Amino acid sequence: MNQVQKRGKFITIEGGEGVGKSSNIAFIQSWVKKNLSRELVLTREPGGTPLAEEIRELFIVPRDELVDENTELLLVFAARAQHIARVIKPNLEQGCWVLSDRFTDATFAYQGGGRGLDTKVILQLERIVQKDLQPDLTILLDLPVEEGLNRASERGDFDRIEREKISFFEDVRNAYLRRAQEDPDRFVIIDASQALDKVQLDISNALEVFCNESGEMQ
Ligand code: Z5A
Repeated sequence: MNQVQKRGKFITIEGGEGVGKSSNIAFIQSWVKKNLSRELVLTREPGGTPLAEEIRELFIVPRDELVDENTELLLVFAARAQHIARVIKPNLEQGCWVLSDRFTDATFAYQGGGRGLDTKVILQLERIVQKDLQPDLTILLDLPVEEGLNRASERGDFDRIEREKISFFEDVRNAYLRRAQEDPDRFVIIDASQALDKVQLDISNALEVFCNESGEMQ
């Protein structure tokens, strides 16, 4: 029988430095494996394809030359266009779930909030590059900036963005929280200052609600 494959769900995980995205992605992967009969594709931004990963390198490597805000903005959208065309859309169309470590909310937070670029310009690029594509669920891990920077500093080796001053990261955090307040149906805010097992309990509750509401639970 020729069954039409249901489109997969597009989930994004967001937050400032050191909030625990990497630590929780493996947890989400095992949750999906246990609870759903769907393949989950893990990916990240900037990056996710060989070309987009090259753009990521250009984007994050510390350099003496001052990087113009618009250069930064266009680099993330160039990587995103490739990522959407080669990874996100094809996998969603095949019925896979896609989990991306950051997506366009990061642009609104870092380039909009952090750099102070005009949100209208970001919206225009979003329309050109994404057309009607939006995440179905966004998990925002929220943590006081200093705590996140302390956690991240244990890794050493700061990239170009991580070298920004604390006020930059405060603006990023506020921009994320504003976006979550403006779109409560899509966002779930998780208190990332809790112990990891409590963070993961909150994430699994959010996934369960999302799956029940979207008819995905087995
Ligand atoms: N960027 C942008 O500017 N515009 C855009 O449009 C996009 C991105 C898409 C690369 O992103 C950079 O790109 C990023 C934004 C910019 N800025 N920087 N830098 P990235 O996602 O690759 O890099 P990141 O934000 O630096 O991620 P991260 O620092 O690796 O953070 P994380 O993955 O959220 O954290 P983690 O590695 O899971 O955890 C950090 C440490 O905390 C680690 O030792 C954990 O064991 C520990 N941890 C985690 N959870 C807990 C709890 N609950 N308690 C205690 N300790 C914990």
